[in-house]
Amino acid sequence: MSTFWADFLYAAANHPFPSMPVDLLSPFDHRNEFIFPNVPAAPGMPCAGEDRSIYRRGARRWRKLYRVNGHIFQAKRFNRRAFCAFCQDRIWGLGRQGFKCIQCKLLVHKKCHKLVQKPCSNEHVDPIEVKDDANGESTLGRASSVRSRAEVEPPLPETPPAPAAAPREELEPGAQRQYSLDDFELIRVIGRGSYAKVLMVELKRTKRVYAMKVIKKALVTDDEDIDWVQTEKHVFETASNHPFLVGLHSCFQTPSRLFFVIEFVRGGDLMFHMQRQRRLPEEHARFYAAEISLALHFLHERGVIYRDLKLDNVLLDHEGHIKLTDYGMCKEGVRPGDTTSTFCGTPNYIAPEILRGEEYGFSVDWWALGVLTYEMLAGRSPFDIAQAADNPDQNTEDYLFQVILEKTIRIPRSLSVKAASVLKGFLNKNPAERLGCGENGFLDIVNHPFFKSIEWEMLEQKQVVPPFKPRLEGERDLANFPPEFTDEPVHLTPDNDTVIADIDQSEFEGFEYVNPLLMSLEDCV
Ligand code: C58
Repeated sequence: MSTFWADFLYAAANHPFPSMPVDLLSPFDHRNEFIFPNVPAAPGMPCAGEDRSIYRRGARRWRKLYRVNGHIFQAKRFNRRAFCAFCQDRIWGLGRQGFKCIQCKLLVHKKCHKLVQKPCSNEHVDPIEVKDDANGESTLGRASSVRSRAEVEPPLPETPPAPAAAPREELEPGAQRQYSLDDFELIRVIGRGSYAKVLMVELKRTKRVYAMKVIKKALVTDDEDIDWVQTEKHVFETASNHPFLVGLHSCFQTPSRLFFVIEFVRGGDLMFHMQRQRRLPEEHARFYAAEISLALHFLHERGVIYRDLKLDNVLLDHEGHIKLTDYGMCKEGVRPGDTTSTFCGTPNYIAPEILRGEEYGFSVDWWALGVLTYEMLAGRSPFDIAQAADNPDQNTEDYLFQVILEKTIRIPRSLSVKAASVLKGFLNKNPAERLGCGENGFLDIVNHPFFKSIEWEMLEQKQVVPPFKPRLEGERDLANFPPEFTDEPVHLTPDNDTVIADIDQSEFEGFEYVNPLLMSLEDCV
């Protein structure tokens, strides 16, 4: 294993979907990293040797674990009352103020975790590889008895915590009704990731179509904590105010699952579009890159790092404007200059600073935009290695990461000087020197020669006519949908009682949400 992994456990080993890479340590076939290995027989047909699944390799998170006295702690934010098993004080505050042992569920303050003396009561010998935290050795401290989980987490207060999403007061009287699975007809599967399955659904009452992101609760609680579900909801709230970000219709849950009902964007994604185009004219790539920049800048200004920019997450609406989807990898609450360190993202788009294990900030999104813009302009990933196909050593994720870290990126000579310059700007391996990451921040992007013809204000108002209009027959036209899901059954598997018994439902209290704006729109129909 290469050194940059030192403090990380590959925690994503429990992949729910067989089509996703299961073992992050095992080499996988890297040969079709080319987006377009050759020209298809007819538009829309796969290329010879093309493996569609590789295009949609999902984003993952690697979680940092801290081992003390047999405990394996993970940072956690508590959305309800919790007490430290070491000092017995309440675990307060914002951010990941507490640590929870993933085996015995012991809760402690971050500041107290190294002082815990009681060994883990539930240390099972799973063959997982956990590297000790660099300063994770137990230091001597005041002895303290450790309480059981039941004591550590007292019953919930009478008043449930306020829902994380928009204030309910804004709802009209009578508009407060919640949605449930019965309100929707499931039409088909349109996407899946490591943590979620996404369906196209119809709200029966209005016949309107939505995208529905379905997450199994067991996955949230298994090796992760609820943090990212809350973050996703917060980001949806923020995003609902921007033309280039998908908005939320509603949230609800069943005993086994969480549901995000998302406004439906009809024109497919950039990956699908690129598979038909080979590569885009500079004018088109410029338009998409500029709209994406505005969306990213909007999120950054609100303290959110998107962390999962890739062709699959850039959707096209019926006019051809972009909308970013999937906020499941977002990091929120980041102020200018702040950094974070979670190892996450989609391999081909992961910035060098993440791979080096450094603290990072908004810079990782501008790197990913560089990778994506390169893909649009060149028709292949900047990290493709032509000869890798025949060499098994070069078909591994580790090798890809080494290439991202070390290889000088070659820009096709066919590109203009300005395009080459913007790519070199975004793909600078040093985040301090990267385009968009300097003192002038976003302004350096706005003023870059590549974007000279962009009228940014007009663009943000959707006043610029997109270069390409997706062909759409009706609202339900499936022509722009990825073909790999056509045969997939659309139903959800029935709940399994033993799985549900292990879920702590209190973690999901207050998840329900109805977007008041979309509700009133619906009532107009
Ligand atoms: C699109 N890449 S969130 C299919 N996948 C997704 N589509 C949408 N949201 C999400 N309107 C996804 C995925 C997410 C997390 C797990 C991985 C997949 C979406 C949201 C709103 C439409 C789609 C391709 C596609 C786009 C449009 C229609 C059909 C397929």
